Amino acid sequence: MAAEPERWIEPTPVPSTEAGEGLVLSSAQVQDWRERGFTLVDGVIPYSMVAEARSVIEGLVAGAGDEGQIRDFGSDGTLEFPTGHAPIDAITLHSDLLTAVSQLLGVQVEALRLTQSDVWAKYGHAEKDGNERSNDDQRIHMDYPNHYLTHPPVWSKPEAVEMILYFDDVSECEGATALVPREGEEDPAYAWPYQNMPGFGALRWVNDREAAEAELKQAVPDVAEFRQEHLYSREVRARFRLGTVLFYRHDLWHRGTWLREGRRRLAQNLCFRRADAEWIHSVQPGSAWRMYRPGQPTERLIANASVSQRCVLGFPAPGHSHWTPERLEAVRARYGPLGMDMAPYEKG
Ligand SMILES: O=C(O)CCC(=O)C(=O)O
Ligand SMILES: [Fe+2]
Repeated sequence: MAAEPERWIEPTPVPSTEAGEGLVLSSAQVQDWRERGFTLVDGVIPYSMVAEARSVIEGLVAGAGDEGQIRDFGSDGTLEFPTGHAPIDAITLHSDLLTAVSQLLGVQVEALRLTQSDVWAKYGHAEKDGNERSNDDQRIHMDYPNHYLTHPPVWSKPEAVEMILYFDDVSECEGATALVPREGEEDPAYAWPYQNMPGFGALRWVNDREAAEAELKQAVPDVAEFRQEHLYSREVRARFRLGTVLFYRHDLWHRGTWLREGRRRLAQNLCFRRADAEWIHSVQPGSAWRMYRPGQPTERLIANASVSQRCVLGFPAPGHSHWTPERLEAVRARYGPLGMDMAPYEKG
């Protein structure tokens, strides 16, 4: 792939004079998230709290150069909320964080549900380990396939907010999150449905960028081409420091990039959904992470389950307002190749 010049997005601070009574984000930050798919913000969680949490995390995860580094996503469950460490746990339900999420979704805090909170470390290596599942240099992707049982809604009706809280400075560790801002209704990168990624439909899930793109080029050359032309070439990078929060969405194209050799990056991933969006499931080692395992066991199970069985998992029943024509089309694209019969949902 031809090297693209790096373009950077700078964080903006939370407004010092309150955006409005009881608000945390400015209207420009909210608008950024709603229109482009993300906003990068400093000062949501008090700096002293983030620094204190960081010092606790440091004592719990392997250092750069130590044994026991995890090269996959997450903490193997050890730093999932609640961790039992008060300075870390104070972040997940911090009132300003919840207010920010409620502003983005336009619902009351009481109508939010936590679906993910995990602190994890990522490490910079001299070279790749040859594992196609490695998280070091990710393929560009959306996150919805292991959060959603179905498919995200049309852009203007978001159901969830994802976040990355960074505990380091990108100038020291590198590993900036790369993002593809959505540019309006006609943006070809965001044409409906969102399907041009490994793990969608019958496409195998592969994490490593080079392995994923090589496989797509062989199997579905037009998808590989789309990804080069509309996604990788448009990446911008998030300039984070200690305490910066990236608010983003399940339907934003993005990826994690390579860290500087010998460095470590600490970050926390969080996600809140609307209480009524039951088809966004909690990120847990069972059905959620198994969506990224060889053979796609979760997706195959859903595709072949009965309508009632799917309901029990949180999949919307026939006749539910979830089933707009757009979502019928998108869910058919996702599960049709795995054998799902969409007829019960089409009847309305
Ligand atoms: O590590 C990052 O910066 C992003 C990680 C990511 O996108 C993911 O694991 O889904
Ligand atoms: Fe991601």
